Formats: sequence, C-alpha cells, structure tokens
Amino acid sequence: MKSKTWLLLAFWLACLTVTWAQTPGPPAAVPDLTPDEQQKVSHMYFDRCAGCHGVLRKGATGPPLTLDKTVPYGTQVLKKFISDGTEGGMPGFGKEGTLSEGEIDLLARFLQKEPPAPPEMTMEKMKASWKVTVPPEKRPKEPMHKRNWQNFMGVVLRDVGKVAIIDGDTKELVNIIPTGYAVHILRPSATGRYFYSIGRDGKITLIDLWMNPPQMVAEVKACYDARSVESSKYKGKLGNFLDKYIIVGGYWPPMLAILDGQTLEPMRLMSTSGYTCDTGDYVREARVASIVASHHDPMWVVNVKETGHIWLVDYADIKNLKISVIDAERFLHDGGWESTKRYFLVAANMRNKVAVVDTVLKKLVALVEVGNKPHPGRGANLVHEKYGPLWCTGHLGDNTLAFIGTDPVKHKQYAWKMVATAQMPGDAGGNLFVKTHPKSRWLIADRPLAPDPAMYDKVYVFDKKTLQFVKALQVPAKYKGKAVHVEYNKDGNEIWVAVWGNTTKASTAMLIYDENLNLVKELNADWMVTPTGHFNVYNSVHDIY
Ligand code: DHE
Repeated sequence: MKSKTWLLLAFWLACLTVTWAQTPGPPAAVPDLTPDEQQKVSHMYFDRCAGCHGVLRKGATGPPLTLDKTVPYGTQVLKKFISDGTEGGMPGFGKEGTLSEGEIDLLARFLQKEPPAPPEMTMEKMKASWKVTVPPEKRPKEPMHKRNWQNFMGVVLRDVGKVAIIDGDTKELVNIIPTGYAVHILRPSATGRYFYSIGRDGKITLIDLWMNPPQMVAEVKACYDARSVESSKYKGKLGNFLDKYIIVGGYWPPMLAILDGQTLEPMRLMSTSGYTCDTGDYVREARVASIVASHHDPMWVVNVKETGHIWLVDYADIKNLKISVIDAERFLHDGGWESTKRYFLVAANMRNKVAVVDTVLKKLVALVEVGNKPHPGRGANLVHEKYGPLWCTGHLGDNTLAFIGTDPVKHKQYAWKMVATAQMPGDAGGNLFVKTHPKSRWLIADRPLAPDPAMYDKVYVFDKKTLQFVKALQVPAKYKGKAVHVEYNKDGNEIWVAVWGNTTKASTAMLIYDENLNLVKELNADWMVTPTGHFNVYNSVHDIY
C-alpha cells in the first residue's frame, strides 16, 4: 500500500479509536476490546461485513446489526451466524476458512458495541491523493500496439489489488496493473480506450489501453468505501462527452463524485444522504449502488440504496447539474438496460422487486415482484418467441431466474411483468450474476454464494429459446474456488468464467468455454490470483449483456 493510503487509513483508525473512547460503556456482559483488537476488528468489519450491513450497521442487503438486535443474540449466537452463514446468502466465514475462530469471536463482540464513526471525505483530501503519471498530451494519439484492444478482457485480481489485461484473441497476458485495495469492478470509457477500476477503498485507477503495454496514467481516492464507477457515454446534439467525465458512487461517505475522465481531477461532489422514498425517514448512510450511463442522453442513472431513490443525473452542465429524483423502492442494488437502452431495470433486493425506470419520460414505470433477493449484475437480455424481448435476473435467496417482458409496444401484455421463471437444480440460492450475448444460444448463471461447495463450483447454462436449464459446467477438481461472474468475448462465441479461490495458484483460474460448451482454455498462471469480475472492452462499452 502507498504511504498516503496508509496515512489516511491511520487517520481513520485514529478517529475510530477516539470515537470509541467517547461512546458510552458496553453492556456488562460483553467483554471490552483492547485498542489493538478495536483496530483489527474495524478493518475486518469494513472488509467482510460493511458492504451488506452498512458502516453504521443499519442494514441493507443484510439485516441491521444495531445493538437492540445484537446484544440479545449474545456472543455465541452471533459467532454461529458469522461462522456458518445463512441460507439467505451470507457466506459462512468460518466454514469457508476466511476467518479464524479468534477473529469470529472478536467480530461477535464488536457487534455488541456502538459502531465507531467513520471519517468524512473532502475535496481537499481528494485532491491531495490525485496523481497524473502520464498527462493526456503525452499519451499516444493512436494505439501503440497491433493487438485487438476492443477484445481485451480486464480481469480483477481481487485479493492482490491488481488488474490483469488479457488479449481476448490470443489469450496472452498483456500487462498487470496495480490498482486499489480489493478492486471491485472495471468500467471502460465510452471509446473503450481507457479502463477505470474502482477499489473497495474508493481508489480509482485510470488505465490507458493504447499504451504498449497498457499502463496506469492517473489515480485518485474519491472516498473510503466504494463499489461503482461509470463513464460519460453520450455524443450528440448536446455535445461530445465521450471519455469526458466519470462518476464515482460512494458507500462511505455516501456521495457522488464527478471527475475528469482523462485525468481524474475531482470536479464536483454531492452527498446522497436523504429521506427514504416510502417512510420519509432520514438516512445518513444512503449509499450509491449501481451507476449506468445512458447512450441516448448526457445522463447517468444512479441508484441510492437505502433511500430507494433513482437519480437521473444530467451531466450536460456539471456546474448547474439537473437531477431528477425518482421514488422507487428500497434497497436498490445492481441493474442494467433492456435491449433498447431506454428502460433501466434495477433490483430492490430486500423487497424482492425489480424497479423499472423510463429514462426518456424520467419516471418509474413499474415495480415488478420477482423471487427472493434479486441480484442481476447487469442482467441479461434475450428475445423469446412468445414474450418478445425479455430481461433476466437471478436471485441470492432462491434457485430461480426471473424473466421480465420489456417491450411495451409490440408485446404490451407482457411488458413489465415476470412472465416466466427457470430453475437451477437444488434448493439453495446464491446466484450473483447472469450473462448472455446476442449471438449466443445460452444464458449463464453463477452461484458463488450457494452454501454447498457442490453448487458453487459450477455455472448453470440455460437455453434462451426454451428458458430451460440445460447443464452445469463443472470447474475442474484441481481448482478449489467458486465459479463467479461470466463474460463473453467480443464475438460472443466464448464464455469466460472466473474461479475465485484463495491466493494460492492451485485454487484459481479463468476458464474459457466455446459455444458448444467445451472447456477450450484454462488460464492458470502464477499471476492469476483470485480473479472475480472480468470485463470485455467492447461488450462493456456497448452494454451488451
Ligand atoms: Fe459486487 C457489481 C456491491 C459483493 C463482484 N457490486 C456491484 C455493484 C454494486 C456492488 C453496487 C454494481 C456496480 C455498478 O454496476 O455500477 N458487491 C456489492 C456489495 O455491497 C456486496 C454485496 C458486499 C460487499 O461487501 O462488497 C458485493 N461483489 C461482491 C462480491 O463478493 C464479489 C463477487 C467479489 C468482490 O469483489 O468482492 C462482487 N460486484 C462484483 C462484480 C460486479 C459487481 C464482478 C460487476 C458485475 C457486472 O457484470 O457488471
């Protein structure tokens, strides 16, 4: 980790310790934490729990962990939850060997004490972390290599905080770029020339794919905890915004940051704390979940998880931002476009609903009841003989896929209704992502959060024509990881599946299947450590899924 990052982390931990010292004493039955334990467990909670339960523990994808709940449970019950996980998709951190018995005990005790207050981010702090290593004028005017960069696959190497760029044509490693801690996703710029990575620590890295080899050209830390980044994709009557801006969504602080797309210079910050769309309660920790760029307007669709609001942010004039705030449903998480890219569908996962927004009329069209805890990633689009165009989501909490009609003109009777479901074998859920490509016969679903290893070491193939399960593609026994995230190559005739294990070479790989579902390539070199999300440049630019 770089020294500035350490400084910020140290600052935060100091804040945690001070705040902790100021909070009222713990209930008598809960043993105190030493300052060392406090420091260690704060990191652990941030790494493993805050994503679902919130830094302030008010709950979202996971239930609230407020003291009125955790203190009555007591240490033993909390330890069992943390160790074994739940059917609802919480991983068994003990069972899987992610946390030791001592660490689980520490977490269980931490949860019975007031959460420490996390630090705020300011423009000054952000600018202090901003670094341009190759300014735009010194970058190449055309690709400096002969590779088919539009078919590059950017692969998140999660636990080592790096991104691998793989040539999708030759399957060669092109370069490995150090990025933020536990990188979450990559998104390309509108032309595809750049990749932006966002780490869980809020660090954004700008990677220039035209350099030989591709290099990091700028970085900045926009917040302390983040999951989403998106570029500006509009070019038309209102201007040319290709590669001009990016937007970053903060989990902590809950905020939006608009940055220069070429240099990452911070330009505009906005808090997303606010009032819930239904009860009108104030939520400080109203986190930004998925962000998607429109192709038809200078607009980002921003999903604010805890308030249940969808913000349509018009970036044509960022000094005078126009934002339409749409009441949708709590707790918004991930989503994507239907095939025309006019309607955006997003999972309100704790309410078992998918919210549909018309980005032209700027209003909510429907809340579609689906299965238990929908979790689509970007979802998957297909055309069915009877129902017309459909969008699909899988579920964390059950073993079904839900298909929603998306054509309100020619297939009006099916539009914005769940018209069909499909089933994965076995009872448990655990699906995180579904994916397809217009040229493929298949729709593929992973299942990394299934409690049973015999379920999470496969991806599940469905026939787009019949919507039926066809077969499971088994990860070869020599790898010990979970099959997670699926991406197609540019031509849509290869299916790339990451095997996400621990940091030993033996457990992880990238598997590539052809359209006949044959395993045609295994990428398992020393550098292929904990691959998770992988993003094809062309498909990600054009939102092909
Ligand atoms: Fe993700 C997308 C949040 C756990 C891998 N993840 C997203 C998005 C959000 C999110 C808000 C949508 C970004 C967008 O489209 O702009 N993810 C969270 C969490 O809060 C959660 C549940 C818990 C946490 O603490 O982070 C979580 N996610 C995970 C994982 O455990 C995964 C499998 C591995 C990891 O990195 O930790 C993981 N998330 C991904 C991937 C995507 C993603 C690969 C992009 C999917 C796509 O195809 O676009």
